[in-house]
Amino acid sequence: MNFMATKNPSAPPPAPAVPKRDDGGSVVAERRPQRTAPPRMYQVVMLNDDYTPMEFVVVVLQEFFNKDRETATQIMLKIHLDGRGVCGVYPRDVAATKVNQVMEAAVQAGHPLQCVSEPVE
Ligand code: TYC
Repeated sequence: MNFMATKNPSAPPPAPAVPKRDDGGSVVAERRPQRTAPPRMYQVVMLNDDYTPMEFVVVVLQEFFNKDRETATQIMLKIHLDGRGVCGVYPRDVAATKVNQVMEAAVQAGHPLQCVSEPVE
């Protein structure tokens, strides 16, 4: 299953060829160097629910997002109060893996915890 709420990235437009005169008076086309857009980053967002234990969320944040216990507790409480919270920002494939890890751990433990990834603007 794919939990990404994203579209595929589009390639940057090709660099235009610029006509230029060489010494002999003929016209040559020189290609400008390709400019590569930086890779889009994705935030992994965890959603609140009424059933997943707080302790489980804290452990997930420590285990899969490398948060220390205090930071994990702060993020969990933010999600609990605001309905959602960012766990981390990663390249697209890493974010997708984190989402799958969290969802798998939640299913294994029998909790309805939900997690999505979304592109950072
Ligand atoms: N709201 C849950 C509770 O009161 C705790 C919780 C926090 C659940 C964060 C999910 O992503 C979550 N047990």
